[in-house]
Amino acid sequence: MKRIRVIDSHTAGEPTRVVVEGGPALGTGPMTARMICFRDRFDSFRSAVVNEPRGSDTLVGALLCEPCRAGCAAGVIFFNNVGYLGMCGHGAIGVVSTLGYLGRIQPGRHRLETPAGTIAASLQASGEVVIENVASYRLAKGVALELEGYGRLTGDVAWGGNWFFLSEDHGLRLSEDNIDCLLECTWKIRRELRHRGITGRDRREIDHIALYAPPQRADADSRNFVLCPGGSYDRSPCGTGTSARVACLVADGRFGPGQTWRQESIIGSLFEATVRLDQGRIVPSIKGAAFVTAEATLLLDPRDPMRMGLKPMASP
Ligand code: PYC
Repeated sequence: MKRIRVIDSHTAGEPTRVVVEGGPALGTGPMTARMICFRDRFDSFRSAVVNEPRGSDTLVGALLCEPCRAGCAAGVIFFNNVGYLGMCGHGAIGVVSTLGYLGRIQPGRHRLETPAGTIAASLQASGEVVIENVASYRLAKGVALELEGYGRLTGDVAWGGNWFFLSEDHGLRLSEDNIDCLLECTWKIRRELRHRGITGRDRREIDHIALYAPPQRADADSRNFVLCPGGSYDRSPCGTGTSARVACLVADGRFGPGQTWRQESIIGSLFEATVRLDQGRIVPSIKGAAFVTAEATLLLDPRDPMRMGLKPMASP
């Protein structure tokens, strides 16, 4: 019987499962090389941890690794129901809270290594976490798409640790009773981007689609809906998406250092974002809270034909 020790948490409603023991040996190289080794040699481990019957399409996994840089509290590789994430904002907040829960870190400033780069994270005495993300930027502004059944809309292509298409002029109602329509529209956007060959830098696929609208909460600046790569939607306001969003706002002169952007999610949870400029680069910080929900040992029984997880349902 293989045993995998995990700690589950949620950040603003979005779940994270941190693998603390029993993960694959990925060597001691840079996090990108370890992520490739994970993908090429141990992908069934990813599926066993996050896919049904143990997980769900919404769950993001985080494999804790020994860092290769001195001064980092941990290395971490994020993964989901279909693959790997260079960075994950809600997941990083979940990892920091989990390390605090385990007593491996104390309140204060720490660093985490991810495949997208090294990020800083502050665990506050209140339990809230601020992550200083990788530098974020807009690659393209006002890309126009024509979607069957939805007409014309425009959006920006931006990097916040993952690639995003961000649209404000979609005309859809961002509310929980409209999820089916939001999923359908964002899938159409993703397919149209692929069809038209519109990508991020280095021809990387734009696999996160974010729609924005005025907030419902009085204390928020905006509400969003974010389609994740495997067909689920982010219950949190999406840390990397909020980073991409503020990078676009800074580029448009609508936001800047010293200001706070409050991003509401589709379920009404909140992240706060600030930015600092570093030699012309936009460096976003995202503040949120995560709560540990379970400590568990996953069991992979060699007699169980579904021990390595089920394939997620086909995307619409
Ligand atoms: O918070 O960056 C994030 C994220 C990406 C996918 C799900 N959450």
